[in-house]
Amino acid sequence: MSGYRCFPPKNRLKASREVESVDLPSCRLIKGIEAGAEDIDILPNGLAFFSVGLKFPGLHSFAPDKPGGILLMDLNEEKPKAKELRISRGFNLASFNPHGISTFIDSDDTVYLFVVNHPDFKNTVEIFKFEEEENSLLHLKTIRHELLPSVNDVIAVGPAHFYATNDHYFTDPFLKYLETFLNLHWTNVVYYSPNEVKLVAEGFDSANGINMSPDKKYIYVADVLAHEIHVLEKQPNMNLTQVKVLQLDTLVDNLSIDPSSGDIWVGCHPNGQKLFVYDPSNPPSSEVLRIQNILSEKPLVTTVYANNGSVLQGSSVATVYDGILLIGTLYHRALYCEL
Ligand SMILES: [Ca+2]
Ligand SMILES: [Ca+2]
Repeated sequence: MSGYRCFPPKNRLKASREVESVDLPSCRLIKGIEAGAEDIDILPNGLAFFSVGLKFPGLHSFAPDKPGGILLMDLNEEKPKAKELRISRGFNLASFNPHGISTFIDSDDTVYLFVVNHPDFKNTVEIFKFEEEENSLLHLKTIRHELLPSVNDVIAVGPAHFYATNDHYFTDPFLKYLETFLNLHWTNVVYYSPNEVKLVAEGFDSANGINMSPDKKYIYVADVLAHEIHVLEKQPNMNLTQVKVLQLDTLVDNLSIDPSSGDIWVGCHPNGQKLFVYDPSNPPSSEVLRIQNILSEKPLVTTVYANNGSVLQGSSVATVYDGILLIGTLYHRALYCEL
């Protein structure tokens, strides 16, 4: 194993934490996902996009030589299958390394898929148009920007407009390592549009998942190493102002929103040490939290699913649609559960 590894202090990694199992009555592993589905986004019509095959220096992979891809699953089907979407010619598939994703539906019903990509471990945001009839993604645009040095996730707010989290301040692997080790709190959220790119929130240990409330008033940001979810209010000029911070006892990765209730579903890593130092005999665990009424005095936090890694390792995302819960992982498999 080579390369720099991020080893934050043990308390931030919750290195000694073990999980108690919380099972759901009906779950099955999704066929065809064996090397991670770091992020999942579901359209209001039940079509779910999976970002699969993420690779990073120092991060375990079960398919190190296979490029990543985007899979689609129709949750309205009786026994839905995950099928790989074709991607239009001209896009470099060999170096496709998708990470956080977000969908956007325009006023003319065009569906855009925003994908954080790390071709050759660099940082871009790719915008695709989803062509449902053709089962394909048409590549529209690659975005690179100096304010996007280490992108983790995006939330689309327009056809070429988004908020993005940077999980590190630096791009260089050695500086990234130092930054994490020194706990600099330099990571941030950036707003991007074709006319304006700006820093809108900063001071996170490591900003990770990002999403938006159904009424579009609030942006939620997961700070994975601080074990926090930040609630930020969106201003007319797209700046963000902090409203509150919810402290949790786990490493929070991607955030999904139930559009009907506004509940936040969180893919969590109970023990970060096991995640970063992969040992198949002592694998990383999985944990899914549901957060209700985050704006209230006492938000309700429920552990909906937890597993010690015997079934599912390293859950990074959990998202719901019509009684179905999908759970994705950083580099392992994905689970389809009935609630
Ligand atoms: Ca996302
Ligand atoms: Ca993430």
